[in-house]
Amino acid sequence: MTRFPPLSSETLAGLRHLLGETGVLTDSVSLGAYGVDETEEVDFRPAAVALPETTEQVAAVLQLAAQTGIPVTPRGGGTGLSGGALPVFGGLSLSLERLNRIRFLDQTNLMIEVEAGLITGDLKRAVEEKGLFYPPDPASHDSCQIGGNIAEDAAGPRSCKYGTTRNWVLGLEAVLPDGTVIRTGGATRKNVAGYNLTQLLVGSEGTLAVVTAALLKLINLPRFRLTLAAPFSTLQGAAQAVSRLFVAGVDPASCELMEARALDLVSSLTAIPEQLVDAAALLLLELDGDDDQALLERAARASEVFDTLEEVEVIVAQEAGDQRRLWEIREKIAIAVREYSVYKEADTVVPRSELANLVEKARQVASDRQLEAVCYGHAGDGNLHVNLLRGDLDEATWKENRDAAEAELFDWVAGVGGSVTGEHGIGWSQRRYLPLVAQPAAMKVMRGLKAAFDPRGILNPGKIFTDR
Ligand code: 2HG
Ligand code: ZN
Repeated sequence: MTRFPPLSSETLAGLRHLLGETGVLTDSVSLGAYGVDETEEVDFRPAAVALPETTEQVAAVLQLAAQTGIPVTPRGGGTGLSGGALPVFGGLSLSLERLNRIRFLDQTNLMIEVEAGLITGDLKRAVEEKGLFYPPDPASHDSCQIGGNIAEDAAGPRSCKYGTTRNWVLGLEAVLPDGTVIRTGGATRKNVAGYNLTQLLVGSEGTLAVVTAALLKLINLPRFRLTLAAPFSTLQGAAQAVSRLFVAGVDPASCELMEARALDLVSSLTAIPEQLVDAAALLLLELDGDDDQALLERAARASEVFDTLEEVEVIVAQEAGDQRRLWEIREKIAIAVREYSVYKEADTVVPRSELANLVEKARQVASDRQLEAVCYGHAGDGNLHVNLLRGDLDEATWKENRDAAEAELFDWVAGVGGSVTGEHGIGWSQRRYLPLVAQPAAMKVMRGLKAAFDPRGILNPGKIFTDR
């Protein structure tokens, strides 16, 4: 494992000189807060937290780190689910929270340039006020930051129709580990000049450069939305319906699946309508567009698809309030699971046709080891969050069984052409699974890229690869 020098009092004084007294935190409450994110059961404290306000300050911090060999871990809103923002070797937590401005909104070219620390929900609301739409909608949109979304290539329900964060990034401003500021991409819809550094940095989990600003693409806000809730009496039926919806051209903006146990857990936090409580599985769809009649026709087509499998009494919500109530069911599941039990989440993604088998496999790997599996997520993308619950197991048995269940599940997922994370990233907690989906030759190219960007290995060490 890599060893790094401790943060000396000279380096700390240098940091204070660059960022001012309030730009560097070393009190234990702050170090504790910046030592965790939303990932289960992990905690790594930094030696100090740096809070730059400008790109120049980010560059100066990285220059100082490069000179002294101090590791730097970039951090957004701290909502990550694979430990990507955790300073596993100590050193500096470099929080982008104070770079949170909208630099410009270009309503002629439908683009916006924002700084990395802007809260994603604030970005979404700012453009929606102008009748524009930035579709990516991670569950944590009110606390996550756009820079973190870019680092992780975050997604959410609407990636089903609109793709993940990367589909909306036209260009980046970023700081390399030696403190050099680079700009990639630009304000054109097409751009094939040279290597696509923009898309290399998206999803690189803060291991190659620190993103400080992004130029994002916008579209017009769809004028109408419909929410459909389809309760199925079998999980197999719901899972099979998913791929059929796309073949039939229903084109949902979102297509989410929740199994009965997820509904059961979330019922302690939000009301479940009478027609849905006994479902073995629930599909929640959003349809959007500019023609309300066409939306109703697509909703009818969805019902026809369901009827090829079983008779389903679909709830169609047209009013915003009714839609919100249905979406709350889905949005609160993660909180409900967290409140119920210690758990470990496997962010599985498979071809849509394998969804039913995925849930079966999740149940089997869990029950073989006295665990409970709760499956829910972005079925339209084949992306299910499989939550393995500890229940009453003692600590040692839980850890052993959890790891074995997860390993068997991911082996199976890789075998059916799936992947070991759909949207939460490899980060720290999933590193051992990356070789299941990246062959040795691909791993070698990835390591070469890391070395080219960060020869001293000071930027977000310990992430993605197991041996750094
Ligand atoms: C979701 O889809 C999020 O709700 C969060 O990706 C999942 O917290 C989780 O495990
Ligand atoms: Zn999710």
